[in-house]
Amino acid sequence: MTDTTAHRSLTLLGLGDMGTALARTWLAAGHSPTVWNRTPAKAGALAAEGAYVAATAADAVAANTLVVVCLLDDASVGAALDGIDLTGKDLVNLTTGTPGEARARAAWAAERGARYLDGGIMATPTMIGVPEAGGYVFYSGSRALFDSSRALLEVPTGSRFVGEDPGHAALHDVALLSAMWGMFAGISQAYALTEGEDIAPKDLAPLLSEWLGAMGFFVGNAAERLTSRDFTSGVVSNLAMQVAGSGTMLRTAEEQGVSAELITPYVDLLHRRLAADPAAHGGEDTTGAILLLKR
Ligand code: FVH
Repeated sequence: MTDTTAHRSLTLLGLGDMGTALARTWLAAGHSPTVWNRTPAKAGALAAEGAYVAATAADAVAANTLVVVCLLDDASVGAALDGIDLTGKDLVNLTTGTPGEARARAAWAAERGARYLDGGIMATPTMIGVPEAGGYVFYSGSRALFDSSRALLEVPTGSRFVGEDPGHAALHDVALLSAMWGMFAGISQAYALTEGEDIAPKDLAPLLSEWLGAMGFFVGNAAERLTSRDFTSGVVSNLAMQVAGSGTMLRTAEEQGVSAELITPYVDLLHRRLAADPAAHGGEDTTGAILLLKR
């Protein structure tokens, strides 16, 4: 379908895996998005499903007030929107970037007369349009824009508005992804340690899941200690013991012929916290070590 009219419900720039998944949910919900992609061939299937395909990014932006962007990175957003009139537009940027990039992009949009909302997608393309998958998007920036476009934005997946600082959606996104990567690193180490032994991965899997679930208490516990700056009350596994125990983890890796590269940075951090003042920090839990990460 070719876009010949001036106004549609929303425009979407970017038909990669995520953009295509987003577009399909709007189509399925009865909307008629105008879409554009740098490589036009990717729009073919969506055109057949009812999307309006714009020939240029400028045409796509001109078609609607609400312009959703889901491109590879911030540089591609700049490239796609370069020289396009954004006066009076509502720009929703679902491209993953840093908080600094989001703030700069918000200022850039304001200079061009557009309202700006940044989004950090906490979902894979297969989770889009599947409410029970639990995905959502962190949004930050213009509260007014979020409120006025919320119904459309929530068609693909849930939303969580996290403040008017445009960098905060990206900050929440990266904070959660960082925690996920730490967890992936630990799980990788566990499987590497047992690889080649008479311990099947499928037998270790439920034990790992159960243990990680039990240790999930650390999330809330650390939040309370960071807020109160009380790292010692009610500690059951103190830092001095943890540091001593870390040697066992490193020696076990050595015995198993497994690199300890994924865990040594954290072990080193705990050592530094303890060494700074053993009498003061030995009775803490591990939360106090977080303070050493802040430059
Ligand atoms: N896919 C995922 O699992 C994650 C889930 C969490 C959120 N991310 C972020 O979403 C953004 C888009 O990701 P994607 O999966 O759609 O990525 P691709 O399939 O690689 O598509 C990239 C699109 O960006 C276009 N593009 C790249 N460079 C430019 C440019 N210079 N000018 C214009 N468009 C550009 C690309 O166009 P083409 O290669 O098809 O011509 C695609 O449309 C991303 O920020 C993830 O981090 C996804």
